[in-house]
Amino acid sequence: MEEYLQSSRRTMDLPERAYRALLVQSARGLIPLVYEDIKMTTEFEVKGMSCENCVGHVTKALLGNPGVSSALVSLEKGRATVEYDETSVTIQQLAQAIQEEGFDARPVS
Ligand SMILES: [Cu+2]
Repeated sequence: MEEYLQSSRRTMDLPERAYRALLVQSARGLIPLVYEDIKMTTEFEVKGMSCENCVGHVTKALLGNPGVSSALVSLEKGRATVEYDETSVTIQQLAQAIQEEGFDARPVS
C-alpha cells in the first residue's frame, strides 16, 4: 500500500455514463479503484393529487422509467422526489410521465 500516495474523488463525464471514480496514485500514475454511478435527485411539484390512489399512480409512473431507482411521493406536500440516472432518463421525461397520469408536474429548482 506504500504506492498509494494520494487518493481523490473525481467526476468523470463520459459519453455513455456519468460516474465517479476513486482514483489512486500508483507508480503507474492515477488508476481508478472504485466506480460508482452518480444518481441525480430532482424534486417535482405535483398538482392535482387528492388521495393515496393518486400517489400510487404517480409513484408507479415514475418507477416505470428507465434509470429511476426511487420515487418518493408526498400527498401532503404535493411533491415527488425522484432519484435517477440522468444518462437514462431526463427531467422532461419524468415530468411527462406524471402528466400522463393526469397531474400537473414541474421540477422545483
Ligand atoms: Cu386520488
